[in-house]
Amino acid sequence: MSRKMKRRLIGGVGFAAILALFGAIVMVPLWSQSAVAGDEGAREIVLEVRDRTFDGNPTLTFEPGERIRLVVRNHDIGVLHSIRLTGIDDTLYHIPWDDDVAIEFTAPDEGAFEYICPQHAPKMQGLIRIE
Ligand SMILES: [Cu+2]
Repeated sequence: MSRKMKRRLIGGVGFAAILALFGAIVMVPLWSQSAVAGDEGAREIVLEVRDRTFDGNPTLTFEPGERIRLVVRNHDIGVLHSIRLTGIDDTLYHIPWDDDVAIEFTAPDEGAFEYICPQHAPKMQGLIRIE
């Protein structure tokens, strides 16, 4: 292989590497964005967990049949939290520190429900009203 060919080969590899890197830079945010976006039509509500409350445990009000995406982020250093939407989604979702969960659901016809972290209730529980 001539020196010129080698240089051309190395140049080609370098270009491919730059292209791959550029692709990664462009694609990764798009990927994570689509992962976060989830259900396109859903209304997104975010609860930031700090000091063992769900953002002050606001009452969440939804309309019947509304598509909801509830994102819960845990900012409590070293604390494992959980959330259950009692009567709507009885799965207990665990949220490690510095992590989040996204729960998607369709609001039921009507009623009063609650969201709760069983480990830290009553400090971590709030109401969900469908009306
Ligand atoms: Cu908790």
